[in-house]
Amino acid sequence: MGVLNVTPDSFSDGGRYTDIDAAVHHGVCLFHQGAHVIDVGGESTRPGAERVEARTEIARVVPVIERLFAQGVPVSIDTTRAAVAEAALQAGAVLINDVSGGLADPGMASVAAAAGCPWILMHWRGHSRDMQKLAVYRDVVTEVRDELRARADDAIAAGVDPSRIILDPGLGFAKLAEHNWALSARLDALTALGFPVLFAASRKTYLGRLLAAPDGTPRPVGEREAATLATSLLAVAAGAWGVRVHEVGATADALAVWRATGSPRFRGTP
Ligand code: PMM
Repeated sequence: MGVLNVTPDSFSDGGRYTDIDAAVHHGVCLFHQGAHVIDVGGESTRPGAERVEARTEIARVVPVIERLFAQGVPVSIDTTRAAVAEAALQAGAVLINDVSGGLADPGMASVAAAAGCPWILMHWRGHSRDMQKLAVYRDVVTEVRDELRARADDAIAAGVDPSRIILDPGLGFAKLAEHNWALSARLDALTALGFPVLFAASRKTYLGRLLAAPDGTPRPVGEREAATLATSLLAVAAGAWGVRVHEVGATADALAVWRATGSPRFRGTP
């Protein structure tokens, strides 16, 4: 999954693709580099981010999705709002990526059920503005697993086909670095729930902290690619169904290496 944020303020690519032509061009490039789906988002979810109105989000994403669809590029819509998901599906999106796992908007489940499209349910505890206050766990792996199972159960009860559900641990969302690492080490606890698992560590702050300079300055966002690749490969080796990344070409190369090992755990499309 290639990341395409059409926002002025996302932590990694914010402001780069607010122009529709630039956004579409980048989406097409990511597709040609090997992304199976381009994840278009119109609202930043970085820690501390303020919300934008639904109509702003729709105005940002719909023209980009329409043009990517016209060029045969599969698109997922990264939103927590049912109205935005509906408009995006209308414009040609084929998958809903909901970082709130259905919690932010009670209307999302019926949109996903009616569309019959895949729905990524990410682990989430609250909106970005103050989500890091919610990063309190006794046992992060067990709690995230149980909360994700509850999200999936609710989706199924609302009429969503279980075969359309994908789970995501939500790295960095109401999670400190130690929580992200614990979840990365125990992806098996999530895959054991029986749903495909998406892993999305690309360029995140905890990687910058891991690679901090001796004076403690975090590694800049644009210099976290090798670490991102390592996390993606480890996740796929641990049974992840997919990875969501900014740098698709390098990821596709790394996964080609993984595929060449002939590992029976490779679940991607050749
Ligand atoms: N992270 C971001 C945005 N969308 N979607 C899923 N499913 N999982 C994530 O971890 C996730 C996401 C925030 O990062 P960005 O600025 O790279 O989009």
